[in-house]
Amino acid sequence: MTTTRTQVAIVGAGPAGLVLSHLLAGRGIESVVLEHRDREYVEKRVRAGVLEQGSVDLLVSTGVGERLQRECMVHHGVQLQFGGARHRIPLTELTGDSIFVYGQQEVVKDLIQARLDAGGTIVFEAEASGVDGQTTATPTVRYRQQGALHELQADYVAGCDGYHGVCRDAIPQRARTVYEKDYPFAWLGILAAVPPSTEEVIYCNHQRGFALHSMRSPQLSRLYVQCAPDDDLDSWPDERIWEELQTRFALPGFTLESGRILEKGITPMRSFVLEPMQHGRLFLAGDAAHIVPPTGAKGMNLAIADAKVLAEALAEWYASGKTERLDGYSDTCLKRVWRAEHFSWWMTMMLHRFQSDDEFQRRLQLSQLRYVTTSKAAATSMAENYVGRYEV
Ligand code: FAS
Ligand code: PHB
Repeated sequence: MTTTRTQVAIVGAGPAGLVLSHLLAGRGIESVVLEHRDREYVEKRVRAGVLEQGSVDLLVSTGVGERLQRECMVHHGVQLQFGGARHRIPLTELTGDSIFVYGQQEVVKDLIQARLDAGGTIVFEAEASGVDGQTTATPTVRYRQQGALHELQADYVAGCDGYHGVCRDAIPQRARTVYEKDYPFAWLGILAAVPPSTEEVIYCNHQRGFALHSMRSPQLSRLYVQCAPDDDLDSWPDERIWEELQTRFALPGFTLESGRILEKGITPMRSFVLEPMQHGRLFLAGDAAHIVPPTGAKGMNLAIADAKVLAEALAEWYASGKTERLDGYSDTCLKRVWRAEHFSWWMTMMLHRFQSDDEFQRRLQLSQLRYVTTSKAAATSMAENYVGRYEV
C-alpha cells in the first residue's frame, strides 16, 4: 500500500469537490481530488442545468467562467403552465437577478481543465473505501486504484462524493441525525438533439403528471416527465416519451418539437439532510450531505455554496490557526440548505400529481399556482428563492 500526503483530501470530482479544490488553490492551499470514475465519464454525465447568479459570480470572479459567459443562456423569467395556460414569473424584474442555463457537465469540464492547467491533482479511477482518523490531526482516506490499495493522509478531508459516496458513513451514527422524505414519483429526463421549443424553462402541472422543458443550447433540449418511482427506461421508448411530453405541454398555437434522444435517465425524488455536516476534521459538502428534488434547480448551486463556505473556513485556519469558521461550517451551510430544501419541496408539492391525490389537494395546488401567478408578493417570494437571492 502506498501512502501520500496533502493539505486537503477531497473525495469526489463533482461540482462540490472541484469548486473546493479550485478555491483552495486560489488561496495557495494544496489539495488532492480522488474521483471514482474516469475523466470522460464525469465530463459526460448529464445532470443539472440551472446556475444561480451567486454561482456564476463565484465561477467568473475566480477565473473559470470565461466559456460559461460565452455559451450560457441567460434567462430573465420562468413559465408555469397549468389549467390550459402558461404564466411567466419575471425573475429579473422581481429580484434584479437572472438565472443561467449551462449544463453541469460543462461546469465540471471547465473546472477539471482549470485544475489540471494549474498543476492541480485529480486522481481518476480512484475509489475511496473509507475515512480513518477523522478526529485526529491526520485524517486519512483509503482508496483503491488499479486494484491496489492506497491511503491519502491530510490535514482535512472534504467528503464531496455525492449521495452514494462513502464519506457520510465516516460520521458515527451516534453523532449524526438524518432528515429525509421520499416522493411517490421519479423524473425521466432526456437530452435531445432538438432546438428548444421555448425560450424560457417551463414547469407544467398537468392532469397526467409534471413535465419540465429546459435546454442546454440553441440546438439541445433538456426535458423531464414525471414517472412512477419504480419505472425503468425499457417501459419508456422514445415514441412514448415524446407523446407524453406533447400531451402535457399541449396549448393552442404551441408545438413541442421532437427528435433524436441522445441520453435518457430516471432520477428518484427525495429530500435528505444530514446534520451536522462535519465530524472532527471531516467536512461534507454537496450531495454527500443533502439532496433536494430537482424541481427547484438547487442541487448543484447548494454544492457550490457549501464549497465556498468550506474553502473560506480552511483558508482562515491555514492563515491564522483560527477554527471559528470551521467550527461553524455546518451551521452556516445548513441555513441555506434548509431554505433550499423547503423551496424544492414547495415547488415539488405544487407541480406534481400524487397518486393518493384527492380532489381537495388538487384544488390546493391550483389555488397555489393561481396565487403565485397573480400576486406580486407571492411571485416575488418564488422568484427570490429560485434565483437564490435571500438572506438565510
Ligand atoms: P456529485 O454526485 O455531482 O459528485 C460526486 C462525485 O463523487 C462523483 O463524480 C462520483 O463519481 C464521485 N464519487 C462517489 N463515490 C466515490 C468514491 N467512493 N470515491 C471517489 N469518488 C466517488 N440537480 C439539479 O439542480 N437539477 C437537475 O436536473 C439534476 N439532475 C440530476 C440527475 C441525477 C441522475 C442526479 C444523480 C442528480 C441530479 N441533480 C440535479 C443533482 C445534482 O446536480 C447534484 O446536486 C450535484 O451533482 C451535486 O454535486 P456534488 O455534491 O459534487 O455531487
Ligand atoms: C435542467 O435544465 O436540467 C433543469 C432545469 C430546472 C430544474 C431542474 C433541471 O428545476
